[in-house]
Amino acid sequence: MTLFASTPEKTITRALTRAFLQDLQDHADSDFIVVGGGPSGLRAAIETARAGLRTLIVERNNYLGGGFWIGGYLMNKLTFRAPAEEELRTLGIPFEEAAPGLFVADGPHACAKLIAAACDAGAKILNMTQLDDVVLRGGRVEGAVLNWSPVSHLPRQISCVDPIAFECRLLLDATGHDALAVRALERRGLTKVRGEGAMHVEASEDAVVENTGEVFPGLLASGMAVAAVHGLPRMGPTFGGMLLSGRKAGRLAVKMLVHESGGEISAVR
Ligand code: 48H
Repeated sequence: MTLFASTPEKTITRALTRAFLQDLQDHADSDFIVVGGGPSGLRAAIETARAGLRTLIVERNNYLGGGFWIGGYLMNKLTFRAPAEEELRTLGIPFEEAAPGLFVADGPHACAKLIAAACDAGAKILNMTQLDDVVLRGGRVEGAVLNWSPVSHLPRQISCVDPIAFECRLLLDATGHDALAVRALERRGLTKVRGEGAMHVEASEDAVVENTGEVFPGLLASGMAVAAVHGLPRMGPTFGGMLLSGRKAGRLAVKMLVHESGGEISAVR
């Protein structure tokens, strides 16, 4: 008599592969693909998944959270300026007021709550998967070209592995400072990434939220990708702008895919 159920290895392997392949099958045709599992990408995914949109988060690392784990200078504390504490309250992230209008929270705790909210809403996550390129049809982004992250770190002689494509109705570039989805278009002369500006906290977060939106037909940008695309100032380790930018991108996607689809809500499943 053992404590755990008697389950042979092959049954465990089959359970894993069946569940993983089912996610791939379902999300090869997604409504919304979020590239980058940092604060803005996770926050956007919460909005779209809650609205019933088939949402996939693609993250090149084996963990989620991006810069949300470590706020700055290897300290796992995060700051937020008012009114972003409302987001913390809604997500159930504990925080303290450090100065009038300035709030501090623990990075790991904040990440855990954000990830849990995205999963609870129904978003699926592919880790160790990176965006290599976009699907472009008739002047519109219609998908993500993905490969396993380790492939790009292996010598070329042993890693000639082609990527695969996942289609979507909207793609979100939430890759942070690199703005890699937008750069895939820049390589073809279709967009321009101006590069983020110098630090100026008080100007930065409003500007990022204000400029969050569609950067090319079918492609939205959120978070630091917005700063990179539009040449906006950076803000250092303060994250309210990332959450509000992600929320805005997610709400915009819901508006474009659900409310403006003329009643054809094929996206809502
Ligand atoms: C798959 C990818 C790829 C790829 C990157 O950097 P992030 O935390 O991004 P944001 O914009 O949500 O938040 C930015 C914030 O963390 C920050 O850096 C701030 C506020 N900086 C201010 C300042 O002045 O410096 O997360 C991006 C995520 C990461 O997890 C990457 O691993 C991932 O995207 N990623 N995933 N395919 N090609 N490129």
